[in-house]
Amino acid sequence: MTITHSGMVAIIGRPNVGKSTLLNCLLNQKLSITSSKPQTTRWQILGIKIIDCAQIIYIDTPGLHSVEKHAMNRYMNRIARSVLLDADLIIFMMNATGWQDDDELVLKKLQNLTKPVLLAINKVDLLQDKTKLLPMIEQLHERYPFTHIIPISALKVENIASLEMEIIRLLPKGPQLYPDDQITDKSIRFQIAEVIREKIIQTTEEELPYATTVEIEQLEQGNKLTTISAIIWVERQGQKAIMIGKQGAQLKKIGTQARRDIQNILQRKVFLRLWVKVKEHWTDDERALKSLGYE
Ligand SMILES: Nc1nc2c(ncn2[C@@H]2O[C@H](COP(=O)(O)OP(=O)(O)O)[C@@H](O)[C@H]2O)c(=O)[nH]1
Ligand SMILES: [Mg+2]
Repeated sequence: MTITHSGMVAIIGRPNVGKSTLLNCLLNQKLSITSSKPQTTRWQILGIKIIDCAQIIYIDTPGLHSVEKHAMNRYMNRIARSVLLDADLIIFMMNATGWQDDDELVLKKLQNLTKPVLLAINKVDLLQDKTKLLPMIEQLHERYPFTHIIPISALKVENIASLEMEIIRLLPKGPQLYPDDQITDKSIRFQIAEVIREKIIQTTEEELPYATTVEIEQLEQGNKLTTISAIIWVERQGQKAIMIGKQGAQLKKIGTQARRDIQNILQRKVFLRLWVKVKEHWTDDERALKSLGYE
């Protein structure tokens, strides 16, 4: 079928509203890592999908922040802002549990935009009383001239088809922008590093995940299995010890869980080697960020 409509659809919202979960759900594939901790997504990730005569390019964005404390936060804010300018339409996400100050902060960034904004009220599965939705929707229409307000659950895949129908309806006329079989702009190396980072976020405490980045050093497709070596960079010796754990138990846990997901992505057996190394204050140092690929 010839593509007649195409465009960029930015998924935005405060940390933890479920942006990455929605992207994965729309693409029916794990492209963007998720966790219950804020600031999990560090990168802008494209999810590309063809439905009928439309090619939709979804953009998952790192959360917007009010305080630009570190270079990493500044970096994340920069991409989030440029995405708002590039997008043809915006999905603004909030949670059904209620409006928060941080939602207001993100909404402020939309004030001078003239493009269509769809409001997705996510996590409706957590609502005991669904009748609360109607008055909530009425109030939200007063906050901003949303093109449409749609209650969804990205996790339980509820009402996603209606959201997608609205998106297609609002998509501008345009040609096919990516090949038929391309579903993301990110390389396999990137996806592997992200999966490892996801396991670190999910299995370690407090601020340790924020002091971590993952670099794929070797990726070799052998006959029977793929060999991968990755370095987990941390900021301090103490963090290195925690990451490795007692007799290597923590690192082993990360490795086992990551290998399982990587095998799913690659659809073949994987041998995964992990090393932990120290690079001081890498989140605060723009140069260190660049050397690790945060451009
Ligand atoms: N109950 C429920 N949880 C969800 C839903 N969508 C996302 N979550 C959870 O919310 C947390 C944050 O999701 P994530 O996609 O990483 O949020 P992001 O920071 O906006 O990208 C994760 O623990 C998700 O499993 C939903 O529809 N219902
Ligand atoms: Mg995310």
